[in-house]
Amino acid sequence: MTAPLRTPAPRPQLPLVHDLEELRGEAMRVLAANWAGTHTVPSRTLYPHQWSWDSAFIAIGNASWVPDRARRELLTLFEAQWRDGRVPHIVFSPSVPDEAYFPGPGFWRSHEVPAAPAASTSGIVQPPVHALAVWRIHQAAPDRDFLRAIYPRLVAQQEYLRTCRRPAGDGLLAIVHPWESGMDNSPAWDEPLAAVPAGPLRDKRRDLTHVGADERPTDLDYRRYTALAAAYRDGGYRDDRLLDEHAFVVADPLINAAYGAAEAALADIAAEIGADPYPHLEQAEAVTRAMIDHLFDPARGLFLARDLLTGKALLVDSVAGLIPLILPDLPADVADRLIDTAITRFGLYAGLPPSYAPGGPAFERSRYWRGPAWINTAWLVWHGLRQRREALAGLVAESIVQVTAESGFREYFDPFTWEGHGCADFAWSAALTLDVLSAR
Ligand code: 2M8
Repeated sequence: MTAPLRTPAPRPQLPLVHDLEELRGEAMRVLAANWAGTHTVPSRTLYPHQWSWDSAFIAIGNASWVPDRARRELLTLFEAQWRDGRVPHIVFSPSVPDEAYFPGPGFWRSHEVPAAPAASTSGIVQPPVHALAVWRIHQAAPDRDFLRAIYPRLVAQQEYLRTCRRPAGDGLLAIVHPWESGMDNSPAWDEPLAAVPAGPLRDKRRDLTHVGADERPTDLDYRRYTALAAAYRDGGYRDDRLLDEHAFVVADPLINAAYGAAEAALADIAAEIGADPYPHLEQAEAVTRAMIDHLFDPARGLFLARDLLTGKALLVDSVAGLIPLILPDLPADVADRLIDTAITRFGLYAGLPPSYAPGGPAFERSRYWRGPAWINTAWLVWHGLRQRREALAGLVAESIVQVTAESGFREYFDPFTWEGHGCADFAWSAALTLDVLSAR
């Protein structure tokens, strides 16, 4: 039996204004401490390189107080974009010793691929939330030159996903590794991952030196993660025969929603710099439609991932299924169903959506992505609610502020007690708290 969710109402007590200023200062301190000169590390201990979607969230948080740093963050990431348009999920820092993170540059061997950049990188991607970040930076500190410089990069990122990662002809993007979802250890991947043969774990895991094993994926998961990544690498990171040759091909609602929201943001960016916004609006509309047709489960009131190798929907209540709220074209009746599910099964009145619904059989309150609440997914839900349900959005925003004030900028939080877990001084927790504070 799990404990009941934190009480639905009353709304969490806000700290005093004085404490909010302190919180803001603390968040800035974390971001400054994690700034590595050209980019920000998610954590000085657990994640000492540059991660793709982390950088987008970090740039959103930096936009209102150090916009130059926010722009630099994204320009650095996009300097490591591959010639095929893919934005790698990790850009490795040459100054960080190889043994600091596993799997490191020696595993991914990006230099063996002609399309790869000068920097060492991984070869997989993460949800494309970067156009959202660029638009947010521009709103906080307008700079058309920055928009002009980064727009073609963002377009290439979307084109890569559109042309190389839609293997099933149903208009949906596929991920080829759980790490591409950003929600690596989600119970949604249990079934497709179980079909992946586990390889040997030749190298030592470094994550367990920083965080307890009970909060991280198991060794068996890691053996499958590395086998899958090694197979993709050994095939030259090619995408042309995914359905025939790859062991994990899944249409994930989060990456598809991020892609659609990115097209909507690109339309705004295009209009601002005199480019044509309409193709972007069309793409946004098309992916929203494909998601409703193929991933929305009206009975469950949630978007579900689909295993493209078996054609089966993955019947798992992951917070990823609520993130399509960020799609501007999402019809009101679908949004209403999602909000209802968020309230009834994810306890949204308690403020912070857990990564996996607490009633589910795989729920673990403190294991990474299998139940804890995360600030980035809460922020995405907040972002999706802002235009639809102001009061509910306000509750999520206040909870983000409250949980970080109470427990610090931890990587994730127990959804019942708000106790912090994972690493401390985690950059996107600090950044998105700052963004929410600046929107008040
Ligand atoms: C986590 O993922 C990395 C692998 O990419 C890891 O566990 O080593 C995830 O939470 C991911 O979403 C995040 O981008 C990354 C860095 O914060 O850590």
